[in-house]
Amino acid sequence: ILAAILTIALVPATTVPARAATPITTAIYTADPAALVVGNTLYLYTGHDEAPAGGTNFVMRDWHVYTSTDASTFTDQGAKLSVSSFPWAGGDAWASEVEPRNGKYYWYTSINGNGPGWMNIGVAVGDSPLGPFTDAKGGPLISDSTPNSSPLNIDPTVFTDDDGQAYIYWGSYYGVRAAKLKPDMINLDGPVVTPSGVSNFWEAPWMFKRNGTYYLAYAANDSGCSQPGYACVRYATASNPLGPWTQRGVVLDQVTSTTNHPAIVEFNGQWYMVYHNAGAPGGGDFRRSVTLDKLYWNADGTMQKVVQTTT
Ligand code: FUB
Repeated sequence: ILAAILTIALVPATTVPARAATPITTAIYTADPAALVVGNTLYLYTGHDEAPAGGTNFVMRDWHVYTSTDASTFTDQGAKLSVSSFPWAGGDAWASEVEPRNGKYYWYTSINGNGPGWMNIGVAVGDSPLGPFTDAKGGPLISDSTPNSSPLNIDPTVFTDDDGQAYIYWGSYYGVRAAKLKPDMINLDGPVVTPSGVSNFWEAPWMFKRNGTYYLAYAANDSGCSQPGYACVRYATASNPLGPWTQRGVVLDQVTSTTNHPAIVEFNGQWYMVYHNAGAPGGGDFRRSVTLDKLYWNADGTMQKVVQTTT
């Protein structure tokens, strides 16, 4: 026993495995997850990192869909949407999210619009969670010519309230933005607003509702929760979908990639935090992998900080 204790004590810290939950795949690098439950299936819509080893920029051309019936084993259904799906766009298939309505599935994307601005929000539509998806508008839903929008319009999250009103949230380090969507889901309904109370917002909002309370989780990069250059996931709550929001704390610490990106979903009675990190073999800040861990609630409606499991 003494020998075992000494052996453990002498193992250098560098041999401790990095905290990194099991990726949903190691066949490709995936990022920016969005989660959707339809029937008995969990759909994960992900970006696709194609940067070379040692690359210093995102190389992202398409989005993949993964399916699972147990939240453990995931099947790659392929690249169901790509930059070329948007004839007006030029690159940068960044974060996205799918929202169902009236039997259709609307896929909101961050994408380079090939215009005077840089990133835009596009929207594609399909008849099933796996598509096929086609450009729904023939141009951006949101660009930097949209009044009150951001100089960097990325990371859409769409939420439909119990009364049928849909909302789109998006934003980057210039701050969060929000607007109502018309019932057609491809036009804004009213002005773009800047919700109050979303403190330390950086990017990657994820909106949902539980027990009558609205939740907005998002990547934050303040020194109170992450090292310089990294991001944690904070969340805020509100009693109205457009706020004002109240900061509730950190639900996911920084991960092994500089970026952090939450999707929070209930599937088969269990809540999950879906996110990405650099934990796969050969991974890095531009070669990320989507993973997920269980998320637990406190009785007062706050979320417990997610424990990032090891592989
Ligand atoms: O994947 C490109 C960008 O990095 C996303 O749009 C952000 O959320 C961050 O993950």
